[in-house]
Amino acid sequence: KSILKFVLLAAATVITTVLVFRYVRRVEVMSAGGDLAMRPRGAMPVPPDEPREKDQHHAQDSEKIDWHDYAAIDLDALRKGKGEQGKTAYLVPDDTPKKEELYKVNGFNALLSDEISLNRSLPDIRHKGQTKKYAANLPSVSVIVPFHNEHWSTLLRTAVSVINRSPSSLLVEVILVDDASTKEHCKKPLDEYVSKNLPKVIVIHLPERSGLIRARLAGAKQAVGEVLIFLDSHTEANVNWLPPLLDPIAEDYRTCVCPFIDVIAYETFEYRAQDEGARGAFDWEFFYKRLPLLPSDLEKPTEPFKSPVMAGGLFAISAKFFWELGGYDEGLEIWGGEQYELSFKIWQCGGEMVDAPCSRVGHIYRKFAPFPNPGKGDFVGRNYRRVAEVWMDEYKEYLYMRRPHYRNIDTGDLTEQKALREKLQCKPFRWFMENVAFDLPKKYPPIEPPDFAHGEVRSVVAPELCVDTENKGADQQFGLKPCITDKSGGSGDQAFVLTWHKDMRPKGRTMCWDVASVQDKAPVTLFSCHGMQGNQLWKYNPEQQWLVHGGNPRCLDCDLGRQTIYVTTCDRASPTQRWRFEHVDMK
Ligand code: UD2
Ligand code: MN
Repeated sequence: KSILKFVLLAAATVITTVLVFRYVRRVEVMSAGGDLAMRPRGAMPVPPDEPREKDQHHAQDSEKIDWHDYAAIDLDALRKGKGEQGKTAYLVPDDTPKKEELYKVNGFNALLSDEISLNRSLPDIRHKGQTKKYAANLPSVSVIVPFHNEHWSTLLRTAVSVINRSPSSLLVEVILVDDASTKEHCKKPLDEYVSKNLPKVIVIHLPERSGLIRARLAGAKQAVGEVLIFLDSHTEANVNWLPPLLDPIAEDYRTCVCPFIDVIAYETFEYRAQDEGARGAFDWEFFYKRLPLLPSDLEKPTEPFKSPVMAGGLFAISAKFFWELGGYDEGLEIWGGEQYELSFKIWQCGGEMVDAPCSRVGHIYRKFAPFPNPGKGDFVGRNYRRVAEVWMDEYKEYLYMRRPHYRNIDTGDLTEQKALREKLQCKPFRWFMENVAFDLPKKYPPIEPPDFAHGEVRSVVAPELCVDTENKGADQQFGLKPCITDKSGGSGDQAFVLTWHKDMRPKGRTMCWDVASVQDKAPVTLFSCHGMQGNQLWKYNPEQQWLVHGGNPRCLDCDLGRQTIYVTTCDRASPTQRWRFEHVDMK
């Protein structure tokens, strides 16, 4: 009997200890106010992690486990309040000078952020169904967060979300790299707050503005984790975000893994998915773009899929591979281009890059960039040229065709980068384009095909009105106005291009004519061009003088009295369906 008692007691002690440890691992913060009144709710110190053996993980070690922290998930589910569960939040009142002031320097609603808890709960928006398991032995992690003048509560929420939603046995440290911020709260108050409240968080202050690339490098040089994870300073790690990032790396240290980047709305802090996932790419002006998933990716929606380039801010890479690749090019300044440099290097020099749909991290996409140029001239152009010169071979010409002045930008010394490419025997850019980004040229042709037609679109029926968008915006309907070229009064926007994408754009804009309704006399509205045809597909038939919409063809028609346009069944006898396109370049 007494043996049974002893066993029960021992079991109870173990269970209690485990529960207490689980609980105190979380950093609990009362409010997210911009002051220093925040303190951890748990009074107990956070227990130190068990020491890790350096090479604890081996590829052959195939045991897989469920890494979810169900105690933490249950606690999160109970949370109520502003912005909790990632719900839309508001300021009351909403139009204060304080809000305006903070908006201006951040590009998002920072005052609202201050009213949302630092450890707010987020919705679990991953695919429903089976619980995925990951290797029991995963590598240790250092999270590196560069920041320049980041707002107090968004910066801290980044760190708190990482600590609270990472298995503490994996997380070694969170390194906040202050890129010479000038805001007072980024200095001593931050150091004090962090050392008092946030175990595992370290702040490094750079003596001068170095840009996000060298700030990341500074953090990486200090990091001791086997895997480096980079995050922007206004992000929130979601439930079980870490294991899916590490599992592919445990299998092959030359795989770099990106989480799905969710959207934290800049105005309301609502947390939502961006889309169902896509492969990272670029156009030939080096704007970041996305390519559709491949059929094989769609078959397994929760499995990591290959992606040509990363968005830039959020990814995991083994420290070993990162340094084999020479880290980032230290010559890259401030912001921009580093995502291409690292992505090209990874692919061309023997690695692989995947997106993991089950790892989700929210990011505040700003409404506008609040930073003034730190007196470095066209640093983005310079960065792009450095990357193009070292990695893109003959393909660099496609960038220069669109930005001829790049040819004259002084890149500085590239000897080291070229030597690295030589030393690692990296593959040519052509290999990358043909094997990894093979479908990019179809969507973003290096040399753009000519457009089909351009100029005004004029009804042939007197009084010969012209289509006019009047510079309207998304979702707005537009119609007819007297033609500007007749000098008869029309004042709006009457020049259109029927582009090689087969969409109709007001000249110089990336808004497209869009018909969403299948009803008769469906209205035409403006919508952001998606280049995927569908609702935005148009053809011009010069014989009939028809502007034909959609795969299920209907013709542009008008009501001249009301000066409205719409699409309807094509009718050879109808004069109101006939339009003169000013210049027809191609049938
Ligand atoms: C995107 C990336 C970003 C980076 C950038 C191109 C995502 C979600 N974001 O822009 O990570 O790849 O493209 O370079 O993929 N920062 C500094 N010093 C500076 C400027 C910025 O430390 O001089 C920090 C900044 O506080 C932030 C990070 O660098 O944490 C990225 O800057 P951003 O948020 O302005 O860039 P973003 O998201 O527009
Ligand atoms: Mn960002």
